[in-house]
Amino acid sequence: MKLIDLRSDTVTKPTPAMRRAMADAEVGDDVYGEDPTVNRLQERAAELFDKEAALFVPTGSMGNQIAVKLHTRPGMEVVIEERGHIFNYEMAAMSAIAGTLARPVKSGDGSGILSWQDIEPALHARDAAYYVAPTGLVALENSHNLAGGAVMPRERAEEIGARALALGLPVHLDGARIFNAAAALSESVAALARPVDSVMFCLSKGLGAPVGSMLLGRRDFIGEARRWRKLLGGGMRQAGVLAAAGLVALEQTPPVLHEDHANARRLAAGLAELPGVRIDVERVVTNIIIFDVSGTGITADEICAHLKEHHVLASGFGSSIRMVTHYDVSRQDIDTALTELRTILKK
Ligand code: TLP
Repeated sequence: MKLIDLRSDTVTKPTPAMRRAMADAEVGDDVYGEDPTVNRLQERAAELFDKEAALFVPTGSMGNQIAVKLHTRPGMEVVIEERGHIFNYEMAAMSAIAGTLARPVKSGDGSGILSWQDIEPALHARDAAYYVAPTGLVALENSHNLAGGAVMPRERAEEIGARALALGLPVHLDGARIFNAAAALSESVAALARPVDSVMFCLSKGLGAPVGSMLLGRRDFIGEARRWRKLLGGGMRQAGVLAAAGLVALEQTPPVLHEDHANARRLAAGLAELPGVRIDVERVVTNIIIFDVSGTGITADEICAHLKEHHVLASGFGSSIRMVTHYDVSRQDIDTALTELRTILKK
């Protein structure tokens, strides 16, 4: 029986095209900068994002944390939306590695997508009272994972980028799923990333590659990032076997991401009909669905445990469940998952 794994889009297995590319990849020692496939991936990513340079890193967390480290000095604050991944799910690395403190802010409209009006009151100028920690960085997330895959429109990013620039404040974008955001907004990833100083995106999420993320920015920034990648133990050797899958992911997956989004909308519409389930269907615009089950009379963990018995995997946290669509989940799988959930809730 097929396992329908909706826990995350990180669970995707490499496609046959990726496996072939991995087997055939030309490799070299990337610590010497001599892996031709890694170099090609970095050049292709920089070109797609219209940034000066790119660095292949093992994980999204490493890419984000190198960026936080390079943009700030110890004792500075990082302004971030309160549900941001960098703040909540990266093991306080911004304090452990960069010596910074998160200054979490809410989005005024509750969507999770920040505006400059949300950010500005949280900023501390460098010439503020000496005992106040200055703001070193604004960190954005697009799409926003814990905000149910919500997207930040290009105009919003442009306004934040321009206002931050005027204050000499760098902006980093956690674009783990920026290709999903770009598909939902009918924008290019370059347009969404243009207003920010650095961007990280993951090859290993909706794009479907088995391992790896990219950090992009100015050439000198990426040069320093290479040093920090090594310092953190992320200097890989014949990493071309991984980069080869990344190159395939970059070319082949973005054009089909809209199918994952259509499946997510179908799932959301079905969930909205279930007794006790609360979900705002209008807000499901990418591949992440977060719904509240407190009205069902059973906990999220219990629901997930029952689903698992029926070969459907989802993640429960608090009174909510997260489901994520990806290319290993078909429209039929969505209908099966809904049927199983309906049966559980009826019982
Ligand atoms: N997200 C994972 C979990 O950590 C929650 C997931 O299953 O969604 N930024 C964002 C927005 C992310 O969602 C993630 C991973 C990361 C960064 C970190 O990427 P990795 O796992 O490669 O370190």
